[in-house]
Parts: sequence; C-alpha cells; structure tokens
Amino acid sequence: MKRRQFLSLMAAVSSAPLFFRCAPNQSNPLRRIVSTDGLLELSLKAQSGKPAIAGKAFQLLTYNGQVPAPILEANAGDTVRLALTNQLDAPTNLHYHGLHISPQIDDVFREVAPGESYTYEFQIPQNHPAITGWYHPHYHLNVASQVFGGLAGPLIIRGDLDDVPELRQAAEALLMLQDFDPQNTLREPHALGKRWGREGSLLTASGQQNPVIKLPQNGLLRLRLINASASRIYQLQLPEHPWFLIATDRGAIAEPTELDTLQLSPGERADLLIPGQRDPKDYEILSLPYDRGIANIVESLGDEVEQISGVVPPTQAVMATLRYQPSDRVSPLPMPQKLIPVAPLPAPQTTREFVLNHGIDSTAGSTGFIINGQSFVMDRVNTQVRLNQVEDWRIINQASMDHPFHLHTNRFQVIERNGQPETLLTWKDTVGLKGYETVTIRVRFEDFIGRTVYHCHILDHEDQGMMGILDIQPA
Ligand SMILES: [Cu+2]
Repeated sequence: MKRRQFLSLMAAVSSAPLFFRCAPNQSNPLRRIVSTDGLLELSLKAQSGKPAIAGKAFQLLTYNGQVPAPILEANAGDTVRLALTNQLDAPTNLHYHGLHISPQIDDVFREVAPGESYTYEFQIPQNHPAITGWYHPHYHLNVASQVFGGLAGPLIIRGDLDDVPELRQAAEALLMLQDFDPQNTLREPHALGKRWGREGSLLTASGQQNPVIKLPQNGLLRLRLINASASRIYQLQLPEHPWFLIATDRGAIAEPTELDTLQLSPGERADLLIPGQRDPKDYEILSLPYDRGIANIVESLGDEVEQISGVVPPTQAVMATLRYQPSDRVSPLPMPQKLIPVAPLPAPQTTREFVLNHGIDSTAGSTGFIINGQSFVMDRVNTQVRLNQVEDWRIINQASMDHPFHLHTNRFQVIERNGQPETLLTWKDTVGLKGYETVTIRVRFEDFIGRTVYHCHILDHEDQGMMGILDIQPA
C-alpha cells in the first residue's frame, strides 16, 4: 500500500464512529447437529426472527430462529438429509459451500418458493477431505440480502485431518464472522452500498461481540474461521501470540505454517492451530481495517457516510478473546510435524482467461458487473469443460475494487499471483483478488458432470451479474 493511501485509511479509521473494544463475553457455543449411524438429518426453516445478536435483538432472517444457524457436522461417507422449508416472502435455496458433491444436488438454479419445502439428500463422498465449510442461500438476485440478513451456518466434515494424532487431543472452537447493520439489515441498502457490496458496522463472531475462546494451558486449540459476511474482507491478527495455519477452504495443508496476518475474503475459511504455551492471560484476535478499493471514496463522504446504508468506513475491531485456562498438563502437547500431503495438480491441458470488470454486457444490454464482457444470464453457458481435464484459469481483475473469485463443485490450487509463483500449496475454492491483480488457479474437474457456477463472492456483485455458468461435460 502506498504511504498516502495508508495515511488516508488510518485517518478514516481514527474518525470512524465505531471502534469496538467492548469487554469480552462468555462464549455461548452454537448448537451442533452431529450425524449418528452415518446419517445427518434435520429440518431447516428459513424464517424471519429476532435472535439476540451481540446482546441486541433486531429483525433478521434465520434458520430455525438462530443466527448463525446450527453447526452441521458429519463424516466423509455419511448421508445428509436436510428438509428446507421456506417461510420467507422470497424464493430461496441452499448451497453447500466447500462440499465436493454433484451440482445436481448442490443446485443454485433450484427454486424453493415461499411456502414450499424441498428435501436435499446426498452422500458425502467416502474420500472427501476434512473441511470447514458452510451452508447459505444461493438463489440468484436474493443472495446478498438473504446472507446479509443472517442465513448461514457452519458445515464441518470430519476425515483425514481429524486422524492426525496431535489434533485428536486438541480443543476445538469455531468462529463464524458476520457483520450486521442493526437498523437496516433487512432493508435494501443505498445504491452505493449495493454497488460496493453491503457492509454493516456491527462485527460479530458466532453471533457475539468479542466472545471468549478457551485455550487450555499447555494444550492445543484448533480454531475454525469462516467468513460468512456478504462483502466484508477480514485481516486478522493475534498479536503477541503465535498461530499456525493447518487447513484452508478445501482441507489440510502439508504442515503447520506460522501466520502473521490471515486475510479472509467472503466465503473463505481457515483452520488454525494455537499452542497454549505463552503467558497465561488474554489475547485478542483483531480485525484490522482493510481497504477493498473503496476506502478513499468512503473517506471523501465524511460524516455523510452515516446516512448511507450498507457503507461503513474501514473499522478495527476485536473479534474474539483467547483466554488461557488452567490445566493439569505439565508438559506441552506437541505440535504435529506433518499433516496431509498436498499433491500438486499436473500441468494443464487448457488455459483460459476470466476478466473481471464493471461495464456493459452488449448481448444482454445491461450494465453491471461482468466476467469476460458478460453478465450472468440464466441458462446461458459461459464456459464448457470436460470431466477429468486439468485447466489453468487466469483470473484478471481489471477493476479497482477487490473481487474474490469462487468456484463451485471442484477445488483448485492457486499457482501464481501477479506473475509470482504461490509459495504455499493449498486446496481452495475461493481466492481473494485485489484491484488490478491477476491470479492463476489450477483445477481438475473431478467426479461430477453438469452445470455449476463461478462468481465473485461479494454477494451484491454476484447478484448484479458477476457470475458465469460452467458446464462440465462427460470425458
Ligand atoms: Cu466483486
């Protein structure tokens, strides 16, 4: 970041009306629904409600009255049977973000109309990696309003990584990061909030402001983080305390890797391992102000910004507090040396380009957010690939704003960023792109044919056309 940009960002921060440093709250764990005898079964009612978020009750959209929705937890190989009932006044559906399942099931084109129900039933593949995923609506045009409204829940698949002996002894916690606008969460935001992607000034972790997470002295804590915000990008730090990345969106990495700052764009997840070997006191997980390419414009609005719903100046907040807990353990639990190998995908058979921009789609005659000159049109296939092929996708952001890119169904590896090879090999399904960045991802289309999608995970951008249909044809 240039010095001038940095200074203006900091100025925006210091004048920000909301700088949260509230006392930590005793954490109130989310409800967990765990599969039994190989079956995870539940009913989810999408309905409006007024759950208490950070001690305030305001109108939201909920699954079964809860925000966030219950944690769903299953093993690789289990069956999921999930009955969704739509008690909202607009169509909805479900997307299983992070699952490698058929797009005929994880079907973003399905409509569950108001008053109707639909039962999703599928088997999680036996060889599915252990992941931290999440579920949320994906009905085109309603995605930003429904996810920002609160419809989202964590989805944990247990598998390979859970069998690492050191991790079996680790304590576990999960934080689902969401931002809300208590006054306007369910109202259509100002045109600027819609254009830039709506944000709220209330930053929460699993429905709370600054919850306490317990870290056993001399133990290990596995912390799962999910960015379930509609547009907010988090830059997270744990000052004065080490933390190690052990898994990204689609599963484990090869070995624990110490992190300084963890950036999470909407849709991204990370599993961290935190050893309890420092001074036994409190440590704060901070969310630093982040400029996603609009901070200077937001700053120029001055006090006016408070009148513009969906637009918030960059804010610093304490997302959660790690609190050491006394334990009987006299010697520290060792960190795992190795996790799960990440085999590099072979060289691609095809290379494609995806140019992200704002502009006019000449074929659809609309203005909005576009990929390769086209905005999303239902039933128009934008990209056709073949099963089992490996492809490199060069994603070129020609816009000044960040556009995190998400691919459904298949996982990918990030190969290159702005011409520099990526140093850490991971499995991803969402990758952040700052303004004017170019990122190359490598993907193999495995196991499933049919129509799926790729899109910007700033959900207002997706609803305004920054999405394409990918048709995976038989080999
Ligand atoms: Cu975008």
